[in-house]
Amino acid sequence: MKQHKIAVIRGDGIGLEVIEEGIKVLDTLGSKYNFKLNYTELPWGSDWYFKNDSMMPVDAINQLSSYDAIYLGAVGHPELQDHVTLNGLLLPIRRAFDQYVCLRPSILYPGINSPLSGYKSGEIDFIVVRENTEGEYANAGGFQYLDFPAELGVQTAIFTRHGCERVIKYAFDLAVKRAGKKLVTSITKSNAQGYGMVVWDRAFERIAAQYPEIKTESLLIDAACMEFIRRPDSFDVVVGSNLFGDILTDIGGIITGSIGLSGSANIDPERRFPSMFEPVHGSAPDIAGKGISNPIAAILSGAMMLNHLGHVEASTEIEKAVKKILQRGDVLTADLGGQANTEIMGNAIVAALNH
Ligand code: GGG
Repeated sequence: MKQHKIAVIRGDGIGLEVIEEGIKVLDTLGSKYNFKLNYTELPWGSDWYFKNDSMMPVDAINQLSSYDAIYLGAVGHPELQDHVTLNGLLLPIRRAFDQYVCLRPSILYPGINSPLSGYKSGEIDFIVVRENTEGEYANAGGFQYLDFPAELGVQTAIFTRHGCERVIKYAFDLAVKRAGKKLVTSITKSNAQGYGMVVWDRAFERIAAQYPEIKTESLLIDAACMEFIRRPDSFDVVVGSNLFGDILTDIGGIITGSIGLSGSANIDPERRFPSMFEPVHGSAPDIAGKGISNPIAAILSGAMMLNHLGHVEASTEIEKAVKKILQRGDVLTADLGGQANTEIMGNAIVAALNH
C-alpha cells in the first residue's frame, strides 16, 4: 500500500470545516485504490498568531519540507489585516517551495447555472495558470514615514525572464495535453507596465514560437476581465501573472456558478518540494462557524492533490462524484441556491463515491 505524508493546515474561518469534508472524501478512496494518507494537523493561522505573534512557527518551512503534500483550508481573520495573514503563511510557503505554477480550473458543471445566460454544462471549461512566486506578489518594497502624515509604501513587481518563461512553458505543455481548443491566452498590461510586463510579453512570444501547433492570443487584463464575461467559452489555457491570475479566477469562479466550486493547486512541477492544494476561496468570516460553507472547492483541491501524488483514477472518481451530486441537484449548499450544510454536502459526495 502506497503511503503519503500530508501536512494539513486548516487555517481560519471556513477552512476548518471544508477541510474536514475533504479529508472524509480522500479517505473514502484510500482503501479502494490501495493508498493511505497519513495526516499531520498543523494548527497554524490566525489563532496561532494571537498566541505567538506569527502565523506559523519560525521553523515551519523546515517542518513542511518533510511532507509529500500540503492540504490547506483558508487564511484570513477579521481582526487581522489581510497582508499579515497572507504574507505570514500562504505566500512564504508558495515561495519557499518554488510552487511557481498555480492551477485554477473553471468548469461549468452539470446542474449549475452560470449567471451568464445561455451556457450549458461543459461549455465553459478553461484553466488559469497563474505565476505564483514573483510578479506583483514579490516580497519587494517597504514603508517610509509609517504613522506620519508623509507615510508611503513602495511595492515592486518582479518579472524575470526565467520566472516568466517557465510558467508560460507549463501553460503551453498543458494546452498540448488538454483535449481543449489548443489555445493559450496570455494576460498582460504592457501598455502601462512598460518594463516587467514587457519581459512577460517577450517570454510569451519566445515560448509560443516553440509550439506552432498551439494557437495564441494576448489580452490586456482589463480586456480579459470583459472577455471572461462576453465569451468565456472561447478560452482554453490562460496564463497570467500572480495578481492577474488571482483576479481572473474570482471571475472564473462566479461565471461557473460559485467560487465554492473552485479548487486550486500550487505546484512545484519539478517535484523538489511539497506542492500545496487549497480552495480558491478565503476564510469567509461572514459565514465562518455556521457550518454552511460549500466544501466542494476543498474536495476538488483534494482531487488535484491525489492526481499530483499519482492516484489519477481516484482523482477522476472524485470529480465524477461531484458532477453527479451537482447534476442531481437535491443536495446543494446556500451559495448554489440550496439548503444543505457543509457536512451534508460532504456526506453526499462520499455516498456517491460508494455507489
Ligand atoms: N484558500 C486559501 C486562502 O485563504 N486564500 C485567500 C486569499 O486571499 N488568497 C490570495 C491568493 O491566493 O493570492
